[in-house]
Amino acid sequence: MKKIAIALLLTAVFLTACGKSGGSMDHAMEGGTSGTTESTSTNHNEMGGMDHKGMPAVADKAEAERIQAAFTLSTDKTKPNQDTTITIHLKDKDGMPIEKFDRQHEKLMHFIIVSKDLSFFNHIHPDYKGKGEFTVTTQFPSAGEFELIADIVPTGVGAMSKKKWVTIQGSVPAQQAIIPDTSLTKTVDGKEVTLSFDHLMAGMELNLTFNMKDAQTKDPVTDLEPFLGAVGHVVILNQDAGEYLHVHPLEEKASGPDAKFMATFPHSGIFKIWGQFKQNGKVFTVPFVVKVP
Ligand SMILES: [Cu+2]
Repeated sequence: MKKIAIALLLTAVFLTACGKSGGSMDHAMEGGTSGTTESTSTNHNEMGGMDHKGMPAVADKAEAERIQAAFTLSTDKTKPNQDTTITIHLKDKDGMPIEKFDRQHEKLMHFIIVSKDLSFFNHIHPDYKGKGEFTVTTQFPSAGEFELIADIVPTGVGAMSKKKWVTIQGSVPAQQAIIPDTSLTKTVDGKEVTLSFDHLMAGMELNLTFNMKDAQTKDPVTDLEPFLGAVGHVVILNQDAGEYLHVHPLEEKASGPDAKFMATFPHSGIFKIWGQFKQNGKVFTVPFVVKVP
């Protein structure tokens, strides 16, 4: 009888830990301000130190929340199309800097900037200045709200992402609707890219395959070059940019025509996926919007 009670208790703890998707969902509601809060997200499907293809394991939620990120823009009245330096300070709860980070896909930090309607996407790499401080200089394309996402692996803690919404001054352009694509074939920079899934459903690991052909000749693309140490880099956000998914390449050394990745959609809903690949020394980005049943 006692054993059953313990088992039930453990099950309850496990469900509590995994049933929520980080603090990230709540955060989306704060999108209307340039507040100072940040949120943390970890992919709970990978708790327990599981490690795919040498990728760093995802930090558990409590550990990730002990690490705080402060995002500062060089001016508090940032305008579109102006150089802005973004500084990211990583500290623990006592204010001590987090100093050591593991490289993930060749970089100590991957930094994503998206507009609220997800029409703008930028993936850049801040420089590490030491003592937990990263900086990067970039521009925002328009006024409005943008989410900043810093993807890091503090040594000994695991992979996590830290986010913050910022507001860029000026008149805000009309928002684009985020509508699921009716066709998962897109032509970008002379490549015809088709995205497919082994099964598209929420809450389980699935494979994403990007198949690439020359848009004119329809010949398979076989000369993809490594981008950030793998066949490509994939970023997935949910519709309100509140959730940032971790995506792992399945065959790092591939060069086309297929580039395969693995991810878990935490729940059903609309998600935007950006695949980034490199050919002839040039990176190209292919966006898709999918509805996960
Ligand atoms: Cu990156």
